[in-house]
Amino acid sequence: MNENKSDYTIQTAGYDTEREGIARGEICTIEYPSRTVGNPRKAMVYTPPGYPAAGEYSVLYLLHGIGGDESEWYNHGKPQVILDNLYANQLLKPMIVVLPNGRAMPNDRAEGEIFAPDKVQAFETFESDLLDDLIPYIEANYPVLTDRMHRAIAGLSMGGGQSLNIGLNNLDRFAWIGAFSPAPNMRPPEQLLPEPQKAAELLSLLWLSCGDLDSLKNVSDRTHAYLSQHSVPHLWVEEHGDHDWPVWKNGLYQFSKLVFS
Ligand code: FER
Repeated sequence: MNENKSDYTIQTAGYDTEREGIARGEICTIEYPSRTVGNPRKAMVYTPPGYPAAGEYSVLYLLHGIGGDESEWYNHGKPQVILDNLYANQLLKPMIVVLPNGRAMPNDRAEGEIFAPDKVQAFETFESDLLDDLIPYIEANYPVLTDRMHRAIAGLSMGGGQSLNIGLNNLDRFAWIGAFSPAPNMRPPEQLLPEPQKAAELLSLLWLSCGDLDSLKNVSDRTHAYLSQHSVPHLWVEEHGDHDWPVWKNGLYQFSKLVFS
């Protein structure tokens, strides 16, 4: 068992394995009305063990990649197992995790040509769907805190790019932002962060991680360089791995331990 807090590439043994005898959260699919897209949209929601306890919860919005949908994390990453285990070890703040569908268009299934321009554009449109439709729905239907200190956004690949694009563009809404292996949809640094000083003051956590074998690592490298040049505090975690689930699950595990603390 290794709980070395300063090495963000190491997990506790069994971190993603269902453990006997611990309390479990629940994960289910919801539907919310989207004025942005014009039809009801699906999302998954994880509520932690003991929910709803007295008191209010923080919310992490956790985004998928270009080949996924709202169930991608659930199907490949076992987020509910990772989070239940962290909760049992008292390493997780009371939080709800929302798994949206980041492809904001009427047919949002990951089918056909997933790189088609209209489908890639839908990952941009998601900013309005999230801010104007999904967040208000969550805040009206769950006992959650609604200030920026209790709202986080993170994601893998396409969802990592979205998290930094949306999060850094809306620092009045998000204090905790994470990208795991962000894709080239992430804006170039000067557009992503035109006011680095302001971001440095407002951010509670900016997490950026990528595998050393990832062919998209240049996207992370240039962002890390810009953040460093402009003295924006951030965690840059270069780990051994590819554009794949071990890196993304580690991202969720490490980011979850840090967020809302
Ligand atoms: C690209 C390469 C990869 C791109 C997106 C991706 C929009 C996304 C990968 C993923 O989500 O896994 O050129 O452009």
